[in-house]
Amino acid sequence: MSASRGALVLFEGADRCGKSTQARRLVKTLEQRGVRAELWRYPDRTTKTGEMIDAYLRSESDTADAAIHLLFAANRWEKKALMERKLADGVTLVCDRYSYSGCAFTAAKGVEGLDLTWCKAPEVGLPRPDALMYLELSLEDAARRGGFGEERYETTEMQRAVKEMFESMREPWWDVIDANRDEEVIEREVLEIALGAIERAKSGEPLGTLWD
Ligand code: NYM
Ligand code: MG
Repeated sequence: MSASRGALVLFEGADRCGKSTQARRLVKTLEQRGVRAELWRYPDRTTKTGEMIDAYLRSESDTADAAIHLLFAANRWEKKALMERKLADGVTLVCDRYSYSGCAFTAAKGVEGLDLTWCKAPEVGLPRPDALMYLELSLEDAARRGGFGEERYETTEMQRAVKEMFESMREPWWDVIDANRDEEVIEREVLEIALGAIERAKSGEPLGTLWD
């Protein structure tokens, strides 16, 4: 095990804001700079819970909103130990979506009883990201990027509600990034933020837990 830990660097935002592109590019840039980094994403559709989530998202199966919320959370819990091990081993994890998407999407449904407080509970105790980059894009700009996919939640109405939910969840430590700019410009800003988080992790700042 190396002396210093890696950082947990997270991208969040509504669909088509460029999270996946930026996360991929960041990992590549970090690796080029000799930083050990891995790309992670949630949901992880490869595990047993991930297969159930995948079927739900593709509308091949249905379940209660509470049940799918808990499955998304379980999909993170089952990878918590591996996540902690990698971080402790000095690997920086660049993550495409996490608990914040989990809460924003379920709470955005507006189902009675499933408010933000309820949504946050099963995430308590998971590793807290060292940096959270929220890619902000207006609904109009997102719409200009092309049509929706076929999955559940990919409607204008849902995206608007998700965006509002993310905004109500926003905390001062988040890095809000204007996603309506050239990829290269965003990439430079993202790299600065990630390097800062990596530096803090390296210098001994302990890994936090949700929702502190
Ligand atoms: N999503 C993602 C949730 O509803 N809860 C969660 O906990 C997570 C991580 O799944 N529309 C939603 C957001 C997306 C969908 O994600 C699949 P992606 O990044 O489009 O594959
Ligand atoms: Mg999607």
